[in-house]
Amino acid sequence: APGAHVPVLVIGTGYGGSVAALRLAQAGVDVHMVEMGMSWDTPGSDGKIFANTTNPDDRSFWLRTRTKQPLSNFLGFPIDRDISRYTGILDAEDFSGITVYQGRGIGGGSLVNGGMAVTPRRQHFGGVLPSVNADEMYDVYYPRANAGLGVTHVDQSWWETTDCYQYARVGRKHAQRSGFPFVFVPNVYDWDYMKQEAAGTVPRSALAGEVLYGNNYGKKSLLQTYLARAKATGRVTISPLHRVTSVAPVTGGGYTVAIDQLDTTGDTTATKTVTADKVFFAAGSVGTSKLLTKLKATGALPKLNSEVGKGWGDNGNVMCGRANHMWDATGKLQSAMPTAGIDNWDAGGAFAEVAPLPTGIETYASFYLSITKNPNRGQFSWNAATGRAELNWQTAWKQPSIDAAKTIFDRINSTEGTIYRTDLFGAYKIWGDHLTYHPLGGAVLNKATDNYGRLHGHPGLYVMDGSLIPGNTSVNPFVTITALAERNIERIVATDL
Ligand code: FAE
Repeated sequence: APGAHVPVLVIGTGYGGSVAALRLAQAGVDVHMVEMGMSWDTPGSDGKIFANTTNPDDRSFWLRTRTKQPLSNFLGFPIDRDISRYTGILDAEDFSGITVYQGRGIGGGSLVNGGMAVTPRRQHFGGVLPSVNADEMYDVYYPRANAGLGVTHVDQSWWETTDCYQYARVGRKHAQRSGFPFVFVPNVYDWDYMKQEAAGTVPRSALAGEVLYGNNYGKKSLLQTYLARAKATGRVTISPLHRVTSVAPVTGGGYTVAIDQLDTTGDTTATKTVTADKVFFAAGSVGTSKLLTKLKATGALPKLNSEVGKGWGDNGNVMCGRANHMWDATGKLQSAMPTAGIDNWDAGGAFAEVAPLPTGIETYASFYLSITKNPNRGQFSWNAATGRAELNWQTAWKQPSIDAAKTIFDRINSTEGTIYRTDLFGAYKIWGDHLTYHPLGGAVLNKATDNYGRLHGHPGLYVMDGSLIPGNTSVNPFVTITALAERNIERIVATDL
């Protein structure tokens, strides 16, 4: 209700927000969560809640009139198509030099991602979060996060024989023949469900190309894990299609939060204000960075320090495909959930996820999303003329990522006598260097905040999401985001309530 008061308001329902809500609620605090995206709980006219990658539709994209698929072309043909503007699930948010893909809806990125749940190798942790005690993370918070997320390994004997991981076995063969370590990585997918998909006894999800635009079955998103537990406490409420636009201090303590209510075309239908004793920014790296940059520049939160908006990175994401020989078919049935990667981090600064290309036909392609040691960092700044927060990233800043990925794929191509695919990102373009799935940073831990996510300058404001991590995690990020949130909220519950 307008003018309502809540003890705690959480902005965003992704990993950081869901961890905060659960732990605060368990400590007896009433929590209200505000989410700009929809509540994905109602089937469309096809009987499914979510669309798949072979047939994206209105549900697939956040407020676009044309799809913007990460792989824009196939066999030389552009594959994007017109759709109607809708508050769909995947936001392809354009900044200068980079498109940042993000999940929109209750559950945030957990709705759209590939479920790869990777804990960084311990010797790399000091480079990821230098101010955090690694022993505590690896003894307590990573295990807690993995348990909370429902992370498990694929049954290897099944993996060795099932058609849907032929692409990954080809990826392993090529990695090993070039001398690279091939590592299995866990996932949040329900493997028993996937086995039944393969056996044809249940409706297909991972085996029907479901990733990017949601999974109808099988994947444990935050809706099945942290958010289910948070709701079961009876202390957590969530408002979907509500976007926070401002947070400002109230004289005498607490904060006023201004919120736009949206309809499914993205238009604002109402503007509301709520007061809260404490506000947790968990709008994701981009969402939190944009909000804080605006609130500092416009004077709503004047005491935020000059680290706000800084230290943003793309986790070194770069994509590429390789064209295999005809005797190395990758299979027309490909599970959309990746299970493995090629680890050349120490020697070449790259960890390459062996990714699916679930087109439904044989492509003779191997596809990879590399996470690389890219030192470039962007910064958000407020453009008063346009009323928007901008990011100063440049496409050329991906060159270190391409160089790192080449340490793996140039060698594999040379061993195998194969070449790069040049048809996946536009004509004659090898590298998908225009995008990231892994935005990180913008409100870096121990810089914009203290060492537990408390924003400097304004007591009672916290950052809980990927914006705390300074640009790179050396692997896929959501387990680290979750574990860091578990660490920080434990301290906040113990000392700040
Ligand atoms: P996030 O999950 O993005 O949640 C933020 C939430 O805040 C979203 O629901 C927003 O809609 C909402 N929001 C933003 N602004 C506002 C506002 N002003 N008012 C109200 N609500 C707002 O943040 N990571 C992995 O570890 N493994 C993978 O396999 C993997 N695959 C991926 C595949 C794709 C296609 C994508 C896009 C990402 C993938 N990721 C993967 C990245 C992972 O999903 C991402 O790092 C986390 O979701 C980030 O978590 P946060 O809590 O920071």
